[in-house]
Amino acid sequence: MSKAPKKKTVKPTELQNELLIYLNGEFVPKSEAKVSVFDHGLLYGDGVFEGIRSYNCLVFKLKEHLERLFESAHTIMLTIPYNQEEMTEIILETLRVNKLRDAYIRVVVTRGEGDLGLDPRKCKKATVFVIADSIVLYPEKLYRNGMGIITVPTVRNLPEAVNPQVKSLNYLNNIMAKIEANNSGYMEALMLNPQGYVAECTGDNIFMVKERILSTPPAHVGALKGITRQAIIDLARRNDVPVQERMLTRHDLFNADEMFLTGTAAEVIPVVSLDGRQIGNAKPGRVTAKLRSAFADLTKRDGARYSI
Ligand code: PXG
Repeated sequence: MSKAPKKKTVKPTELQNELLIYLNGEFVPKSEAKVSVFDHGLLYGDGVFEGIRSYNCLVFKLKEHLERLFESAHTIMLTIPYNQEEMTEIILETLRVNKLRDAYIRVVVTRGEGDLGLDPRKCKKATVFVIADSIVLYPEKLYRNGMGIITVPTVRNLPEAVNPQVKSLNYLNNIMAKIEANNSGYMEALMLNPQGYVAECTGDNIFMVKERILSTPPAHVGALKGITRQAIIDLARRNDVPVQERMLTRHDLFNADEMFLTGTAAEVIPVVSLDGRQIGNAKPGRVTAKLRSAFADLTKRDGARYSI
């Protein structure tokens, strides 16, 4: 029943050296994978995306990522021209044709080509592409020693405006925050919501540990419901670490015993300073280490399998 991928336009020689991109029903070499300048994904950030990882031929939490993609699309009234089963096959095939065991996968669905006006009704067909590439991890040193982060002036989008639970192509809110962190010499920014409560970081969710209790802000404060975040909550429960989803202030974070960030790219990364305040003893903590190792184990067994 799967109608995609429809065909491959590549010659065998190209398979060896150039990355193949799934684009609107075809696999095309990276140098030929182009979208129109009239695409509303580009003109207005009108679209949705997912960032997914595969570990040794297992696509981690693929079902959850696709559910979030379809929910994001539903909220912005964007019709994805495939069902979840077909999207699964497209993603797995993209990994297979590129012979990638470990990859970072970017799935993008835009409103498609329209005219220069905002009106999405002018866009007749969504643009769908999938890029699977080798991954760039944070430097190993940061995982060993922990990172420092800084609170930035740009607050996280209001849920009533652009809901942070929609993983849209409109990432300027996060990029502004990233620029502010970078300007101060930091790699990641803590973003508060307009009421001053802790929301999340620019591309990661945030957790703290105090007296062995794990806490993270609820999604409704203005955070993405991270797939890694949920995996960590589940792992904590299974490992007898009490978990709370509760409103957090910077004061709570400053006085935490441990802190870490979670995300598909970052996985679980310890934080040892926030706004110049040392967190705990300024070393990655024991609960963090335990969850990091449980997460690494999970990526070895949980996911959609493919062979190359
Ligand atoms: N919050 C935000 C705002 C994100 O964009 C996460 C949390 C973590 O969610 P997952 O489901 O991945 O556990 C994300 C996702 C990057 C990059 O280059 C990171 C994300 C998305 C796109 C690019 O660091 N993180």
